[in-house]
Formats: sequence, C-alpha cells, structure tokens
Amino acid sequence: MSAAATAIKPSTETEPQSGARLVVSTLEKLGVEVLFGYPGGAIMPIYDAIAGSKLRHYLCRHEQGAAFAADSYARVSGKVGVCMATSGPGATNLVTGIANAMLDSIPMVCITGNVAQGVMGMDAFQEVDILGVTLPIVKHSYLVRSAADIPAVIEEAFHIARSGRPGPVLIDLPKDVQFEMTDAPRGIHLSNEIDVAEASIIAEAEAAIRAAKKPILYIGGGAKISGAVEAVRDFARMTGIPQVSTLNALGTIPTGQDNFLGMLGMHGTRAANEAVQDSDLLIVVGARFDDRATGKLTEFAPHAGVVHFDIDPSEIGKLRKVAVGVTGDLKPNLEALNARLSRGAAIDVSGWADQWRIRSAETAFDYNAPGEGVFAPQLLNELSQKAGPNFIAACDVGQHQMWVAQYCEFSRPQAHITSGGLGSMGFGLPAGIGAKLAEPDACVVTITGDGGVMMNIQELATVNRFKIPLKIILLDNSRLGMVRQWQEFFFERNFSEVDLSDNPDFVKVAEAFGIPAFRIDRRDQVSAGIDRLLAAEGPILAHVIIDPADNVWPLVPPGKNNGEMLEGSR
Ligand SMILES: Cc1ncc(C[n+]2csc(CCOP(=O)(O)OP(=O)(O)O)c2C)c(N)n1
Repeated sequence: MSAAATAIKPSTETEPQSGARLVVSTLEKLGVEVLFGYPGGAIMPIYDAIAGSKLRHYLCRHEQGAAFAADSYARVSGKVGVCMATSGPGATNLVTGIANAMLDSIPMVCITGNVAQGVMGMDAFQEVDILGVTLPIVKHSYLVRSAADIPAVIEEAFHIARSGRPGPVLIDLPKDVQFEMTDAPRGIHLSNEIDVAEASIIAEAEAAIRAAKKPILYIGGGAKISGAVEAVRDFARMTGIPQVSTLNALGTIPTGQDNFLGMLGMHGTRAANEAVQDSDLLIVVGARFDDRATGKLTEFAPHAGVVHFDIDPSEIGKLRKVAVGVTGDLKPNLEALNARLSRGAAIDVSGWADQWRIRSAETAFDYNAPGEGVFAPQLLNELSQKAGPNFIAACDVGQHQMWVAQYCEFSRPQAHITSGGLGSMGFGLPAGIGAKLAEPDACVVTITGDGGVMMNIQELATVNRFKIPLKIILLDNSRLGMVRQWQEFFFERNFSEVDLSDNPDFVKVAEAFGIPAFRIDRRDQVSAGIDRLLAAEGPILAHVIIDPADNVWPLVPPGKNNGEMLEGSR
C-alpha cells in the first residue's frame, strides 16, 4: 500500500468554554453549515449554544426525519450529514436513520444527548444505552466523558465517517459534559490515508479484463460515494464493455448511454440480467453482491470470473469467490487501471456489446399501457424528461421506487436518492428536504407512496416552516402496493393487511400543512400536472391516483436466478 496524507488542522481554542459551546464551535470549524435535529432535556445545553451560531439548524418533526434528511444531504452534497437528538426516545428515533446510512455507506455524524454521568445505568428519566443499541449499525461510536475531549472526538468522528468506507458515527454526550467548563480542549492531528493497490494487482486485473470475451462492468453505490464516477465513465468509454448498475449506482452512467444496460436484479432490465448471466467476467466496482441484485447467489453469473474493486477488504470474497481482488480507494485504483488499459492495445468486445445493445432495445420497457387511468411509469418518464439535467428524485420505498429506477432518466450520480440497502419506508419526504437543502438549484422531486408518505408525513411541516421548494409526487394506489404484488404472486392472492383505501384526502392534508396541492386522476391530466408541479416556485404536492392492480415488471421471483424473470402485463 502507498499512502498520500492530508492533515486535518488541530483545534486551537483556548478560552474556557462549556462542552456544549465546544460542540458548536467545533462543528463550525469543520465547516458544517446545515444540521437537522430535535431538542429535548438531555441536549438542551447544545441547543442553547446553537442559537446565534453559524450553524443552520433545521428542526424536523421527528428524529427519524432528521436522520434521513441528514443522510440525503450527505448523498447530494458529498459532505458529512449531521443530525442531533436528545437522549432516550430522541436517540432511539434516530436508529432507523443510522441503519440506513450504515447499509448504504453514507457519512453521517449523529450527536445525542444523554443523562448525566452520575445517574447513568440507573434507569434515569429518558435514559437509554444508545451506544449499546446502535453498536451493530454504526461505523464507530463515542461516549464522551470529559468536555476537553469534545473537539478531538468530533474531528475524529468526521474523519471516520467519511474516510475509507463511509458510514454513520454516533457521539453520545452526557448532560454534565455539555455543561462542564474547560479551557484545555484537546485537538488531534489526523492524516487521511488513501489506500492504493499495488501495481501488480492492477496488472492482474488488467490481464483478466484483456482475456475476457464476455465481460460486464457491474457498478455499485461505492462508485458514487468514492467520487469515482468519472473514472468509471472513462473505463466504460475506453473499453466499450457493457455496463449494469445496482439500484444505488443509478446515475453513475447516464440513462440511455451506449452499452449501458440499466439496473440488474429483482426489478432490473431483462438485458442487464441476461447479459450478467451470460458473461465470462464481472468487473465489480463498489458493489457488494446484495441479494436484490444477484437473485439466487449460487446461480448468479455462473460462468463468470470476478475482478472486484472495493475500499472495504471484508467485501472482497465475502459472498462470491474472486479471481482478482483490488482493495483500496476506487478512484485511484480505477484511474491506474484506465492508465494501463490506455497504454496497451485497445480492448475490442464490440461483437458482445452489439449483441446486448440490440437485446436492450428489443426488451425495452413498454410505456403504452391501455386505459384512461394514470400509468405511473409513463408519468415518471415524462417527469424526468421535463425536469432535465437538474433533476433529483428522492424516492420512498415500494413499487413507485422501482418504477422510478426503471423509468426515470438520470444524467448524474446525485440524481437518484434512495434507501437501497435498508429499504426504509418514510425515507422519501425527509430525503427530499435534505437533497433540496444540499442543492437548492436542483429540481428535487420526492416520489412517494401512500404508505411511505404516512411514515414521515409530519415533515410536511418542516417543508412549510422553511418554505423548502420541494416538489412531491404521491402515487396513491390505496394499497401497500409492493406487498400486495407479492401476495398476488407468491401468497395465492391472500391480500392480508395491505388495504389503505381509507387514506385521508392527501390534498387536504397537504393544504392543512400549508402546502399547495392538487390531484391528478386521469391520464390526460398528467402532462399539465407535471408542468404545474415543475413551474411551482414553492413547495407543492401532486396527489396522483393510480390503479391498485398495477405491478412492477419484470420481476425475478424470490429464490430464483436472474435469468428467470417474470414478465407481466398491466
Ligand atoms: C419501515 C418499513 N416497513 C415496512 C416495509 C415493507 N414494505 C416494503 S414496500 C411496502 C409497501 C409500500 O407501500 P406504498 O408506500 O403505498 O408504496 P407502493 O408499493 O404502493 O408504491 C412495505 C410495507 C418497509 N420497506 N419499510
């Protein structure tokens, strides 16, 4: 391994300050501008110190909303997302958001207040051992015992959150530590090591790629997170090797680009899945062989060797034996590979690539469902086309999430924000808030379902409070659609507990929160509805009524391999 070092400046504060004040000044020093949270007894000293600071705190209406907003802010801005909560119920409300960031490798720092050290372990009011609760779902955590440690802990937490494989870091601050005065804050000196693989490993990867007749580039979310998007695009351009993407990597290659076959996996494209199954080499960049992507693992790409690039050594060989494992930072490693490839003879896999380009066109999704009702896939395709290159889709979880992945067009990596690994309903609305605050000039649209929106609907109040010009499309099939679809095909149409037909009138709900809203219930209203949504200056919600029987196709049934896709009609 070779290493390049970037120093993080040590703290230099010297006047006596409270721990709470040190939290705020350290965050300011680290360049934090935006944070999301919700106050309560055990974190009140920090909230007291925030007032008048440079930090822009967004009061969400539930800590889960704050965590999701921070996560999405991180995905779009490329910075560390920050959220805060009080002890006990505040901290436990963050848990789903922490798990979400962990599974998608999102850099996040979560600050929780806790009861004073003197009563810790005594079941004090609002006491929860949040370090214990979150232990399996954080990259690292701290219980801070002395105010003087605060700058060093926060600086180290930011460093850990964003370095290597990014992830969430928890800082738990007992109330007495927040009150404690100190004039001896300890700073630290961190170096940011960039791991680069040995040249000989890159040479092995190159040799495997040159020997392959039927290679596929399999792109995962790590490509975005590591800032390797240009290197991935260069590789694709230079080699002409067909590419497939995981859900989380959508946008890494622009939709519709030559040789890009789309998403693989359970609801992926037929061409992507068939090409992977037929391949003799998978070049995996920043992906982890998630079961939603691989289908039945033992039958996944059965004839393919694997060259796997990943920052996390534990991912290499975890689920699939590899021929060459390239551990380290994706960007420099791919750049090194690209440099080698450009020096040798050009790769020619044009026959193989043509075969899949043709198959891709033959099996493209069909937008022409019959009827007068709204056809969500068609609406989403039109939305992304009209929204243009500034489009960001912040998705919730369910059928609508898969339709977004399948039918929206993405031109850049930030354009698609989704809860990939955890698949958490309720993500969409707060994720839209985080994305819009990270990129105010983007056309950010939350796309949510009637089930998902109810899981964090209180964040409409946050949208209204801060007049965040977020556009919301609520696709209402009056069902928990994705579960209903599985019941239809895998549980003999026993539609148990998926009926939401007593949903509230979402137009009235939005208006009650102060957000203008309108309904779309026929196909001939879709175009004008999208125009109205996109033209709105402030926040706006379109309540779109769709057919409860609409399904997501194609579909790899659970337990089957990706070559066995079911295809349905409307
Ligand atoms: C917090 C949480 N609970 C349960 C689920 C399981 N689940 C996945 S999709 C889905 C249905 C989503 O319904 P809706 O939001 O209406 O979207 P649709 O599928 O109809 O588009 C459910 C219950 C989940 N992913 N997350």
